[in-house]
Amino acid sequence: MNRLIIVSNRLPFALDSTGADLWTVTPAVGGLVSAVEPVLRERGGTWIGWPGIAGKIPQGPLAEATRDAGYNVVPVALSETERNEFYYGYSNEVIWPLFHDLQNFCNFEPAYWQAYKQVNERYADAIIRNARPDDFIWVHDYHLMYVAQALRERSAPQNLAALTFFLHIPFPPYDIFSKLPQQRGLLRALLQFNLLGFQTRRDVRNFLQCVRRVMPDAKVLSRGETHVIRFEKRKIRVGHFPIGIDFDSFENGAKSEEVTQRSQQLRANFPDCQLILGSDRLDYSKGIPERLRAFRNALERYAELRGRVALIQIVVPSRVEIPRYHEFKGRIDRLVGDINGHFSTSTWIPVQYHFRGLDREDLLAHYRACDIAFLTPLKDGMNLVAKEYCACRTDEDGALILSQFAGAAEQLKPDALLVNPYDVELMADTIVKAFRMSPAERTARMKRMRRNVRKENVFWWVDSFLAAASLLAKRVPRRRRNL
Ligand code: GDG
Repeated sequence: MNRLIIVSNRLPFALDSTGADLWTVTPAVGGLVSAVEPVLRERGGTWIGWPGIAGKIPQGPLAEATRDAGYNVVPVALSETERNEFYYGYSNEVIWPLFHDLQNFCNFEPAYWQAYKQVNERYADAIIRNARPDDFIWVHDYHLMYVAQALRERSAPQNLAALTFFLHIPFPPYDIFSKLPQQRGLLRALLQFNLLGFQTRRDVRNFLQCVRRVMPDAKVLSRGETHVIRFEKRKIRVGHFPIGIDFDSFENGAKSEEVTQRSQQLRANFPDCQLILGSDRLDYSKGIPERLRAFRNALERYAELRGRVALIQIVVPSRVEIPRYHEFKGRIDRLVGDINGHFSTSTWIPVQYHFRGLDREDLLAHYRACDIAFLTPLKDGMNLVAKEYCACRTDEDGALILSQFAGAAEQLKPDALLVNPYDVELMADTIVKAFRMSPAERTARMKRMRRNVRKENVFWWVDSFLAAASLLAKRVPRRRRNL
């Protein structure tokens, strides 16, 4: 049986120094880890990635952190300069904003591209050191789009079962992608993989459009939803594979005694209110200021909401070392202060704001307790929070307001209330629509969304990706028999 090797920028935990020879290990928060960790736990294999600290990696704490993981962990070290130019630089000041259609936020510093290639080569070296013939290599996300090219430049390894890639974030349309100075180099690098997976049909369409316009030597052949590119005498398959969640683990977690109690406590703190939940990593792509402005607009225009709704906004600190993120937090703080200052009464505060990650039980208790989830990214690869919210609504109640630009909208659109996150008044109107929706309609919609999220779960996602890969390789990694 082939072994599965996952390669991603970050490992599923971060090491942090708290003094001479003192280390803390923190589980990483984010969509990629939430999705991939249960898969490796289930199938076993190897995870290659960076543990989040610049410089030398302490072996003792690393061994301690990974002892019970259920899979092998191979760390990749980054120097401080590499972290700045590859991670903060090319990955997060060029690709992240550009691929979320926010090209004005890009810093196209030429040195970043060199660092990006150099670090991707480091990951390729780690793969070569750890891969065996017939291993199945699955590279994840926008930090590592150059890895296959680096592997081929090292003429290694000819006999891998498959060399595959999945992009967790959106792929932009040609008009935006064509602003990238390295557009050709990047597409050429992506075309060194055998299988390229995207979240949605929209992303596949955009990618193929860019290949057609930028790479005249590549030939795109499409039949229905099957796309093959012929390039440099090789065939590259391209498809959409919407990522899912471990539905059962969220549903069972939500039903647990601990979560039930915490959710009841939360509800009791807001008598007579419908609770609206927003939960995101701190990121300008998540549309948090627009959401707060919409909430304010709703309170202004619809007096019936005052004293009857409360918005709980969780913002998980992320990339706070980057000045843009720090400024962005200031903007959110001011908007929250402004709404609360303007509308609060002696018995009601409209926005409850947490700037911290919640532990899993607390997060699930929030999903269970809140009547409405209000998730309005300006653009998002998928948005797992939307799916987790549905999985935790074990009472089959709850309304989902979702940005039409989140990948999840493609699967949930008949039943989620879709909004344009740039349209503050429409979002305000949709809050009222969700607030007034009859219990019967909420339940009918939630039931259908839960059915979809349960069926197209994270294991379905992996199976469909591996099934596509199996058209390239004879054998793909199977689930462990005893699980
Ligand atoms: C990228 C793409 C794509 C959130 N708050 C807490 C917490 N979380 C967890 C959620 C969820 C994850 O973080 C966030 O996932 P998203 O999908 O919403 O967003 P990104 O982190 O931007 O993920 C995204 C994803 O990759 C997967 O492909 O969907 O579009 O941008 O799982 O549960 N976890 C804990 N406490 C919190 O307060 N423990």
